[in-house]
Amino acid sequence: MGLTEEFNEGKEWIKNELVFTKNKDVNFFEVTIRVLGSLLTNYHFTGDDMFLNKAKDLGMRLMTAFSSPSGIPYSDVNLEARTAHVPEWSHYSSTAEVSTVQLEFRELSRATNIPSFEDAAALVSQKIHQLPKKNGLVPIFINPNTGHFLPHATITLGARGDSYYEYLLKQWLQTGKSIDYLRDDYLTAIEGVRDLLAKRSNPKKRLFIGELTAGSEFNKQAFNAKMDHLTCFLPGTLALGNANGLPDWHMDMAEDLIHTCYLTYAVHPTFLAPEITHFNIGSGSEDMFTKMADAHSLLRPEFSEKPPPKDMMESFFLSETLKYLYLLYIIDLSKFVFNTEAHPLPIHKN
Ligand code: DMJ
Repeated sequence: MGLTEEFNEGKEWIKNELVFTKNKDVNFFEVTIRVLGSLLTNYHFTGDDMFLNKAKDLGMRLMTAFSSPSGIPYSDVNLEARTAHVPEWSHYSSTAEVSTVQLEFRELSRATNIPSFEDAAALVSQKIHQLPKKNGLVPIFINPNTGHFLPHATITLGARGDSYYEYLLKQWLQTGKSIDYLRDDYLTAIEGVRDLLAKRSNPKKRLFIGELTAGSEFNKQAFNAKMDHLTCFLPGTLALGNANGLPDWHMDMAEDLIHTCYLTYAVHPTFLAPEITHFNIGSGSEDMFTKMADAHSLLRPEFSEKPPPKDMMESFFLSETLKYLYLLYIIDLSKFVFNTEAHPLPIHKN
């Protein structure tokens, strides 16, 4: 984009000001996808070792998250004290969070020639691969002490579930399509989505991806006709898989679903989609409706739109929403894979 001056300013800030010695808990996943991912991409695009040294320092501090009995990472890490723990409100980590750090840790290993980063993160994927699932679909909570899912927890392609599916496909691509179980688990999961979660609303038969809401031993998980904005990552993921030889019906589903995602914006006078959309599978006259509590837009990147007035901005608005719009036209997707925060990482032979 020719923003050389701005880039140099940012680089100087990273070099002189960015330190990881704050005695404060941070979220392991968010720091990995946003900070570690961006340092690695900057290293690859500039060849400047400063970025790699920062990434290595951060990576070594983040590694403490894997120190649980099962190797499934804790959600919170203190980067200075190098301690890690579960969130205050739970004994569990989010499934999407523990399964969405593998692109970054693998790339850190490949760039530094230190295998332990990749080994720790890949072990998490291997352990999840071995756990029982429902048609390839995963509950949204996992216990770092036992290594097991929370029984009967919600199954969703929205919050806490989404990028588990994204990283199955992208890890397979990152490693030159050499790890079969990642592709196979992805294919099984997409069949599970089709068979258990994909439904059509009334009266206009819009395709949407619903959820199986948490149940109990005696009370089965129930279908909930609700779709998070986050779920609109799926059409792009399905298209990426199809472009890499996965079934054509994935692309049909992608086209159908992206139209519904578009409508979640287009049906509103503001042309902004809510955080959550509910679908009518009964006899009402409107296909979609929004509850008051969900009637806000966070400027998420899964679909792009304009900012409403609020004195707060998520880093994903610049780092993903706007960036995807630009980069999708200039990055060769046969050479790079985007991490879940829009940082392109190189695809390897294996
Ligand atoms: C992003 O920070 C990442 O894509 C994450 O995996 C889930 N979605 C948010 C933005 O919506």
